[in-house]
Amino acid sequence: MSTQQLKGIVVNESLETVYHSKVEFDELNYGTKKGVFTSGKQVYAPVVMWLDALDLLFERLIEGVDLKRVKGVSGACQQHGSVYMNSKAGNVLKELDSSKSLKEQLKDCFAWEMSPNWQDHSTIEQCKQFEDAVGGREELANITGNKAHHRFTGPQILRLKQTQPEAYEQTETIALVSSFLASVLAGQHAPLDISDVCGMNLWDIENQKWNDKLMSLIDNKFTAGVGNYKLQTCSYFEKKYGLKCNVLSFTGDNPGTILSLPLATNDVIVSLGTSTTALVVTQKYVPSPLYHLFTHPVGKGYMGMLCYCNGALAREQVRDNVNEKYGTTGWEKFNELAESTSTNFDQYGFYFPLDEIIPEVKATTQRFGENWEIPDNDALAILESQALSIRNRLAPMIGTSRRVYFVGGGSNNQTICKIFTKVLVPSDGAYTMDLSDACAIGAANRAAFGCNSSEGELWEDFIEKRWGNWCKSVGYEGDDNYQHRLAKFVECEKQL
Ligand code: XUL
Repeated sequence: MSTQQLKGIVVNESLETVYHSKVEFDELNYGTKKGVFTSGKQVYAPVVMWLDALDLLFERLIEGVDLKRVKGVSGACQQHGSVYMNSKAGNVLKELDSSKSLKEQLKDCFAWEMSPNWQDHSTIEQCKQFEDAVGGREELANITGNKAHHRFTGPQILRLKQTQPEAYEQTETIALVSSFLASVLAGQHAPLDISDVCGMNLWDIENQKWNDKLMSLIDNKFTAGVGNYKLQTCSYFEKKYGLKCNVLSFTGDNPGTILSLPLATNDVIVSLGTSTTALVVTQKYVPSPLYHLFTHPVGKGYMGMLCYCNGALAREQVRDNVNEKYGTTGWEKFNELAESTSTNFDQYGFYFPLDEIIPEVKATTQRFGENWEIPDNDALAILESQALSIRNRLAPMIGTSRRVYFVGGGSNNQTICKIFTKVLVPSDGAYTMDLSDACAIGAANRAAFGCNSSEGELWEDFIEKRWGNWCKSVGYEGDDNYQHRLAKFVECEKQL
């Protein structure tokens, strides 16, 4: 379940998609825009809307697939959002009646009828309280894998406690969006997922327990606990839609995404979209306030996530400058320049049309080094610089990367992928893949793993074994021309 829609994907034993359907939240007439309401810095969604969406999604799914044959269901949901249930919820969930709708039965079970969305940024005060509670943002990152973020669940809960004390008082159970959806399917409060719980600023990742100092800011209303689970769907879904199966841990969209590909330790997904995201599987716990660390949802170790604001827009600006100079269109000239410029120039460019997160700097464009030909040299420089930043941040977690998968819009450009590959030098190759619906596919894979894996089989082995020939090789293997340039890159970046 993303911000804007609820999607259902059915996969077979070979992990091939056999059917899918979806519900856009805005089609449900709640007056939401792109799935949410916005009021100043607050962004939130009505929880009952999701219940309507769940019923409607199943109505749509049964048109094309016999749900009696489904063995397991899992989910990947927008992260950080929380659902505030009152003392009625437990019993209502247990007794869901298939002659009525979900909304009709659960509508009075919420202490606050809204769920804060990850785009909310109303918790500046509370973030400060979280960092102060443990002695600063470095320390908070060390404990919880993340500095305080406005959208993270802990600060959001504290805000509710401070601004709507009555609603907070009425709250008996707090769920994450992921555990809430699982709770409805299972007809009981489901635990928080071990990976999604890391998006709260409350969970001590290394020790796998709540942090006392942080929890003392709020009360422990996570009545279902934290853990991996295998529950059963409740009778509501069997009677109404024929679905009687296992409910495997629901997680967040980003942990879900890493389950969509056969990722093993030190493998990386680079998403070249409007923003740039790198997701990595690592065995090393190396937290930083600049990025996110979560426990791996299924396998051993952790997943790291680098989120950059600048990506496609910055590349497009350079492309446009190139096209303006040469009277060309499209990516051809940009690509030609990027591929023909020497990688030995001691030039470093930083192209941030938007304020950047990694590193934390205001919007800027800066060039370091001699003999710049603008915009010609920018084509290679922007790709090098975006990739060097990723390489530099991943290094403490994984050394060099094993496999790299490029996804998102930019991955359709061979030159971009090739130059990123040259910089990242993955030891086992670079691939591209059309990965729309990644997190939903990841969740479906997880359901398959929960139902079909053999005793003791590892996630990595399970997915590797079933993986078809679904990726395309970038086809570049070469020497590492960038190790000796990293130090200079870091030095320039510090001057921004
Ligand atoms: C991750 C984040 C978003 C949301 C919605 O920290 O806030 O990715 O999970 O996509």
